[in-house]
Amino acid sequence: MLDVCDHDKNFGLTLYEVNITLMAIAKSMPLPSPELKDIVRQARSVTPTIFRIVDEDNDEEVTGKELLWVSEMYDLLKEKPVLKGLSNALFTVLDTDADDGLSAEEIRAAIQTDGVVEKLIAIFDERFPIPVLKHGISPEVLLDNLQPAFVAMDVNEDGKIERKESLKAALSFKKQFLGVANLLKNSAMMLKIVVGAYLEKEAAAGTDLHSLAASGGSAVE
Ligand SMILES: [Ca+2]
Ligand SMILES: [Ca+2]
Ligand SMILES: [Ca+2]
Repeated sequence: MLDVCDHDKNFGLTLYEVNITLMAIAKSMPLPSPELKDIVRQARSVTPTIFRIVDEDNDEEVTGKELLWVSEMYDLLKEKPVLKGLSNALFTVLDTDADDGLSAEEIRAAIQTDGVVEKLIAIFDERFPIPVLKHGISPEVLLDNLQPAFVAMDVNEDGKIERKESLKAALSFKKQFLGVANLLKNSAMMLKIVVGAYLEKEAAAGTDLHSLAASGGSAVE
């Protein structure tokens, strides 16, 4: 990943570099295969989340050391069904009225209860360690970070995350995560060439790549 995306070669990766890389790949159609196209689309949706998770020191740059987590989690997710256990464990702590659904108020109340954040961190540590949580997190910051995830996971928009929705979200995260990791593993060399060619072409044309990346390359598809 570092090899493909680290355009200024400082051995650190910013979200900008990641975005511009994904955009370059997406724009360099036709890609060799529809599968690859699909993975790029998934990568664009999952990358900001992964980036936030692995940026352990929160300096908005991901280093090679921080990226090691990606390959560790890749092995873990491939070998064990960790996410189902994780989802169940989280429900045990958060579903205080035991109706198999988590409402936003329920989550808020649980997280603000003394000791619950520590419990949640312990659950993640055991099953799916998340680097940013290593140094602890306040209930407020945790709730802020959960907000977009909650909206995304509540597929039927009833204001609650049911167990089914939670498992579905976990599985789709796993699929996207493994897809992106596979892509990087298997096609790093090819991607590097594709991306390099695209960036050179755009730079020559005087394109403002920073604002393009900031807009998320929304012109793409
Ligand atoms: Ca960092
Ligand atoms: Ca509930
Ligand atoms: Ca729901």
